[in-house]
Amino acid sequence: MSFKAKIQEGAKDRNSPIVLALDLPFENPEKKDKILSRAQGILTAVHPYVCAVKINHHLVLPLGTFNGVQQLVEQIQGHELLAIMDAKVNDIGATNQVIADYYYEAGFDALIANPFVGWEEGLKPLFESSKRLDRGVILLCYMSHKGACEGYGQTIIDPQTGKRKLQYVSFAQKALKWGADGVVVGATYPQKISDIKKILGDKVPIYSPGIGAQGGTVETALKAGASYFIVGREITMSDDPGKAARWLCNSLKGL
Ligand code: O7M
Repeated sequence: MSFKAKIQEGAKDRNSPIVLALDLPFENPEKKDKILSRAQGILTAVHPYVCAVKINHHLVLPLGTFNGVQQLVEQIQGHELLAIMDAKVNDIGATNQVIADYYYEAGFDALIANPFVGWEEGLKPLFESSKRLDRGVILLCYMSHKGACEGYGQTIIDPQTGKRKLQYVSFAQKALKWGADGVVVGATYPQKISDIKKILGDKVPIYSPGIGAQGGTVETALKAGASYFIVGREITMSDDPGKAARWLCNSLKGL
């Protein structure tokens, strides 16, 4: 089963389209055990209210992939959730392949990649090995931060047609062509979500980060066409992460 189908089924079964961004602030790396146990505690409290967990450099850097992070992936999958590695893969194909091999070896179900590197000798090897292993590739399409307009929002000349086009429109079209399992569009830009939704329809789901701490809301992102909501600090930095996740999950049910 494809990653896209697995997460759709998981979100339906658990009645939650929330992807937990398991991000923690900087700690002295010597306190590795403390970082790992804090992450494990959050997972224990939050797992009933999410359909997947996204891991970023916040944990890979201090814990290491095959030590702490792999334990977290096992815990995530033990709760029957999917594990997404937010590596924002962004290099030549041969290097991307090695990045994917390591993260898939650690058990991850999907990787996030940056379409700026292109297809041939860029993301093609990543897509091919991911499909072979039934893992997912999610592409950045329009990021949530203020400077996103400088890259994702620029107007480009399409190298194939010679016509002017918005960069994020080109990325949404590539997501369709390449068979991506999802695209990332910031909840802070609901208009961009609806523009991209018009291109993707129901073929490629939109994952939307930027909720809470960055100023976006699940309501506007959902109305604009997002299918999944990536939420970090609103949950991880709460005094009661389980309660914060439950509240968010319930608030989505009312919409
Ligand atoms: O909810 P937050 O703001 O604490 O965290 C959001 C997470 O989503 C964090 O891990 C970011 O690195 C990530 N993210 C964005 O915030 N904006 C983007 O445009 C893209 C991502 C992301 O997940 O990319 C895959």
